[in-house]
Amino acid sequence: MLPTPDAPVGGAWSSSHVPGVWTMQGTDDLPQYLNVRMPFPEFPPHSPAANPTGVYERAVDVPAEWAGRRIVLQVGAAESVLLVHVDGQPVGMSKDSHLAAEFDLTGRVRAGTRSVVRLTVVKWSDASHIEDQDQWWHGGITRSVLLYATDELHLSDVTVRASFDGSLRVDCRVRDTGGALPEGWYVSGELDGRLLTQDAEFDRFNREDERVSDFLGEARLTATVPDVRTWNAETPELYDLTVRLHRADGTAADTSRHRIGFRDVEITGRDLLVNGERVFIRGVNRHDFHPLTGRTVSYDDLRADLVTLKRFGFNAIRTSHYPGDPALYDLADELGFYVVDEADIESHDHAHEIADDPRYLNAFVDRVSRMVLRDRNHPSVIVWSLGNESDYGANHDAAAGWVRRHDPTRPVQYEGAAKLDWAATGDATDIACPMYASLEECVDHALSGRQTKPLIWCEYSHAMGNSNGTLADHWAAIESTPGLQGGFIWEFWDHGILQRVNDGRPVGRGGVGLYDNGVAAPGHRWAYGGDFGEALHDGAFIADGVVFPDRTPKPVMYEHREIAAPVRIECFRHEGIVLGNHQHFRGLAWLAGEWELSLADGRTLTAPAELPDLRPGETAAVPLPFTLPEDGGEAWLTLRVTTAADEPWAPRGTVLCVPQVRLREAVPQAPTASQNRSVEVDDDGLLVHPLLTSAPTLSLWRAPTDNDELGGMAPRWRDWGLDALVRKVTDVRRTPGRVTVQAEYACEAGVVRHAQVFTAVEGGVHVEESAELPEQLDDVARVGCVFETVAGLDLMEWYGQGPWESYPDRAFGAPVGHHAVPVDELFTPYLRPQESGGRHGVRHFTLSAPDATGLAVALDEPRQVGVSRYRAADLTAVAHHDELVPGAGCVVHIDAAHRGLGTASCGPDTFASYRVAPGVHRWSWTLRAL
Ligand code: IPT
Repeated sequence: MLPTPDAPVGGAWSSSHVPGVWTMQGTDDLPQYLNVRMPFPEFPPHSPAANPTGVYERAVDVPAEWAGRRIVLQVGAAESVLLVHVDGQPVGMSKDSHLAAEFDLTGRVRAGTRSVVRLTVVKWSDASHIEDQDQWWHGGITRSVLLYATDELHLSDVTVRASFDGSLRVDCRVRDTGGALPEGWYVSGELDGRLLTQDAEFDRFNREDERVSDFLGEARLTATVPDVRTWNAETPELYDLTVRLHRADGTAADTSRHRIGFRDVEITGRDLLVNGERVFIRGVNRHDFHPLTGRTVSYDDLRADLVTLKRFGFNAIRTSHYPGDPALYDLADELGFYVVDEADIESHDHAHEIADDPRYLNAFVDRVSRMVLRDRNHPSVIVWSLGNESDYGANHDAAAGWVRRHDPTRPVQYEGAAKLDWAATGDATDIACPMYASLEECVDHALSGRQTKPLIWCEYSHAMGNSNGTLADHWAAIESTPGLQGGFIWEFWDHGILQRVNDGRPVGRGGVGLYDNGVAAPGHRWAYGGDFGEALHDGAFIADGVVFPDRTPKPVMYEHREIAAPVRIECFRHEGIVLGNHQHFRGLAWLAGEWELSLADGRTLTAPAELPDLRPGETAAVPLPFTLPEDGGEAWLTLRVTTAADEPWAPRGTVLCVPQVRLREAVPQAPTASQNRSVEVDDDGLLVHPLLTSAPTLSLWRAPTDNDELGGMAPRWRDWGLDALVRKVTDVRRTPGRVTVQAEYACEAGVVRHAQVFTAVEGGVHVEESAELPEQLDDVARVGCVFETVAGLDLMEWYGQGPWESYPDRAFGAPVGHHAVPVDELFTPYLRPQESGGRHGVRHFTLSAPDATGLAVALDEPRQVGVSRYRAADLTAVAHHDELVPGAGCVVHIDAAHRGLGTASCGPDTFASYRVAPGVHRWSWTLRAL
């Protein structure tokens, strides 16, 4: 029995945005972020006695013209238990926070009169234990509420099967809620204006077999489309399908419209094929999130998400960890994404207890089957996922059985089923879809001869903070190892909620503008776990996306864009450039190109590029577009590839990739000492220079990234004392024009010896440095020097990789060239402040004031350089950006070696080749005034 609703306590109602969560709308029940742990101690299926509940009530005028029609209430999604009452009478209830529930109100409301609809949303229930996803807990109605009417005779279901070969089958189910089906009903269908054929054989079989009762009608329409334009993520061709249900007199009782795509999905051997093609899955995990609404996303938000992904080379989405808004699938069909559609099941904290618990069996099958029934007509959906992180049990097998029987046209995946053995067969997953398995393990599996299923990571490359190291290495292996087909980066969003700093409450939509540079508006911050006073929380683990909360792309997006480049420079051979088409289905005609030759001496030459007509997989040589000047030093050729015309997701001229090849190496040039000049070094062995406010000293510390902290490196560095090294000068030797300084930095792991030789050169000083790390310091963040400059130097210009941030293991997408970025914009505002803003492969750079004065630094070889308004210690000390005070000068790091970023906050660390080894490191640089 459903409870009878009472009047609101105290009789006072307040208004609420629907769809919207109350946790973002001024109630005392605030958002809480937890990953694995449940927010309450009760064991499944129990929930706490104190249970936030929202009672929504609204008077509805039912249109008079709905008389005699079937009237349906649809609640798009409610978090988490929904109870419906109409005019005080109980109607029904529903669970699953991410699927719509429909209630037939025919007979409960009367056309032409007013009714009161009450929706009671209860936050905690038995279902909370299977909605234990790694995200904010909220409460409310998160998708739209709709009241609609149909004829009593209506299409209760339309199932479309449209195949790569142009064949189309449309199965219709018909019901009449007024009683038995009337005589003479029939269906018709149209596809882009062409009439479909009624399958008479199917009708006859139904009649003769008497399989179908008087209350359920079935009909089948078919067609074969010649020269069909097939659907795939690169060319998402859609057709308009209209299905009509007619009464005997020919009038239409119901009409149903679909945009359909002709495509096939199958697994052959260990390959997942779309239209027979082994496509790479360049995926991302996407949650429903918005920094101003918490959970509710509008159509425009969804479109903006997908457009962003498309522009950065993604072609696949896993709807982690529940079905998305229906509009998401329409957009994926239209813009071109492969979707792994995931059911709303995650019992992370009590996974083992629940997977085999028959009390949850119905919920598992219900959630999976309702998702399949809702989404099966979308060409974008290529795989069904049974949920996330819920161990593996009979409840999964039951759900998989239902799906395989109901929709044999798509594979099923579930990470937990293949966890122990990726090669096992006969289980609930057709795809080995590990999370965070190391590349080495995956390659070994693919080469072992044991592989039975496609291997596509359901989660990999955890994007928390400054992360995603080795992504390019992963893709080099994926593209060259049969059996590996890609994966889904964890994840799209940094779930930072916009929060006023002064009262610690969330700011709802319309409250304040966002800055589209990843930084929250002044007086505000991006809140993460713990910022709403939650006693239990998991901190910044919720800030692990490839975009900031305002959808500004993080630097990793440029890395990904380049990795996914549709056209690439294969090599430079016989004075020609070999180009390759790396798409699966599309030629190059939709792309335009421009050549750019960038020379170390500062020159950049450009020329229009004629892209050859290449089919997918083909390569061709094109002549070198420039005669390489004899002089100019190191030379790089870049092909800037853009959209040649407007695409639905990118205007003409949008950059898609910038593949490069080096045409000439640098010739090392040592500056000549200037005998008659001097270099000023004080008694402490510190360089004195008019442009420096702090002399270059050794640095082995970086403000720990999230990977450094959670991967255990930073705690070790702290134990060694690297965050507070004390310098002791041991020797200062002066000769004309040259000073040699020896210093020691003692720490728990031994003594680091640092030598600097300062030599006066024409216009400045040349600095040769070496640092000797004892064996115990076998994995440090960096070895290099740090100095600080005078105020007023606001612009950094450099020749090296850029323009965006890059690090040794995340530098594939940052082309070598001449770059200029204001110093304030070098920094990347990762939600929890940490090392950021580095530039890899820098050959020389300047820091200048608007009047063009400033300093220039030339490096002995391409180095990691960091220029920031903050010291590493400042960044280390704070938890949010609003606590940081930018310095007036620049803090400059020049590194002989800099540790890669890896992904150790959840998954593998960087590779050994990107770590900083002990022993002797040498580097040199020349400082001059501009
Ligand atoms: C994995 C989860 O599936 C995902 O929701 C998220 O929590 C991610 O990790 C980390 O951010 S589960 C993890 C315990 C491997």
